[in-house]
Amino acid sequence: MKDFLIKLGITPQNSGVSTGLNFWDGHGVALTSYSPVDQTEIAKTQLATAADFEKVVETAQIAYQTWKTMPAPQRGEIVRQMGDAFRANKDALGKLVSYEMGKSLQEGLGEVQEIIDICDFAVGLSRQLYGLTMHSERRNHRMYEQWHPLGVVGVISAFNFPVAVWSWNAMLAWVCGNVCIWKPSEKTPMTAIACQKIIGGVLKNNNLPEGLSGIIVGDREIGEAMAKDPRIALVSATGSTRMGKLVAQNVAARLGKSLMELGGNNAIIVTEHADLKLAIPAIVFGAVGTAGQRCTTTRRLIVHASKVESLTESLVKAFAQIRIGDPLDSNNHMGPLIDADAVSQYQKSIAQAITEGGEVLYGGQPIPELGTCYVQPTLVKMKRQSAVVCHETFAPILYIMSYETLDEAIALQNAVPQGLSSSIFTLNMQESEHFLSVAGSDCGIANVNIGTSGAEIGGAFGGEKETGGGRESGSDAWKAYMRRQTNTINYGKTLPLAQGIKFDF
Ligand code: UN1
Repeated sequence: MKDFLIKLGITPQNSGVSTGLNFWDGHGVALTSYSPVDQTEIAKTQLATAADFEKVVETAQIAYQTWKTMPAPQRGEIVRQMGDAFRANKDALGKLVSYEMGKSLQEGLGEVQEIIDICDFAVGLSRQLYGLTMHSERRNHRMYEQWHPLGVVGVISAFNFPVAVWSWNAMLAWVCGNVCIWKPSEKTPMTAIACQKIIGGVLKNNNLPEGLSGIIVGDREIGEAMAKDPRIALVSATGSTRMGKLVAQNVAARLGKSLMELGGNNAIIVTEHADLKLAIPAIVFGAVGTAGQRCTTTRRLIVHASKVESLTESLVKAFAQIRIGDPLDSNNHMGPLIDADAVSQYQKSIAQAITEGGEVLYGGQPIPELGTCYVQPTLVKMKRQSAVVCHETFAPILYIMSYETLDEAIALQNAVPQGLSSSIFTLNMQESEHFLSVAGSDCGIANVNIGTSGAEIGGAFGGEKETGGGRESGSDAWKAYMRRQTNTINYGKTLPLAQGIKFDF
């Protein structure tokens, strides 16, 4: 076994069911995790059964009773220790993320850095779970609001950010007083098991109750059980729009709360006033970073007609310089896609783009000599924003289109079902302000002179339309993990009614 696996406590056989302090032997069928890097078996775990799920939920409910009454700053102290534990394991976990998911080592380490950053953010937040005070219309009355935890929070995460997105949810949920149950992607179970082991040490050192942090490696049925279970107050799901719609419908059917962070189809507008020295690296990183498997990946380029030719030429040159190969080799920029299915989706989309009038300017092929899951970064010129362009393909395919007027560019940018991230490259203030105004981008994230990917944890992360509307991570995203209670207190000797009503008896 590789040394980073040993350091993280991953063994050839791993239980995929844990309630924080202990891992239980699940009852389900075996699940083998293979590395997309070289197809070797990393380790085995098993898919949880309905009985495992039941055990995890029950244990979580018991732990909640203790955790919710602990003062929030003390909960913050636990999260601070978790941040330190991730600092101590950053190198090993970053390598595992890179090995199991396929992203470059730098990005694997960057993902662990996001965990550390959200821990810091959550620690500060643990002293800032503010409610408002309001002036009552009644004499001798005080009105204010306070925020209480929800209870058990379910986190369903995707393979592409196998650990960071969980941490955005879990760290905030914990300081808010909730307990968490995590269902990681079946494509990246070892990264999740490693995280659970890292925080398990912190829980143990602090004599915290079993059940604060459950993990359940499971298939669709477990996700469905989470969505349908009224004991799970909030289900936060990251992944495809298809999955999100199923989860959201099941949660809504029981009037539960959901937080959806789904597909993106992010565009960069490059105007005639753009500085291409800024735009080119942003476009290239946005399109090929994580091999095009970020929900914030740049998939569409909408370029002013006057700049299309020179930009295309530069991008073709830049794509040709991308070094593809083993993501753990820090000389490489881009690793493999997650699996063979992703490669076939990539090929299908390129074929469809060609049928829809697209012209492949660079790439378009798998690279079998490197391994099963490697593909070329691909640049496709499109005459119009056809069906394939409106669809999110999780691969490094960048569609380039040209425009004449900024309104036309903004209309194109908004004319897709997704609404996550967007950006404009311009040095013209009127153009950038127009893009950020209500008449501009309809996305949850809108940037000027930086790309669509690489959002910082301090901002609220998420998007509109089919992206699902949820906001995670920074700003006031914590409110999604709490319930608001409005309190009115009468400290007078009479009972005045609101709305001017008199009720004498
Ligand atoms: C995701 O792809 O699910 O902005 C999250 C970014 C990262 C997060 C991406 N900070 O690209």
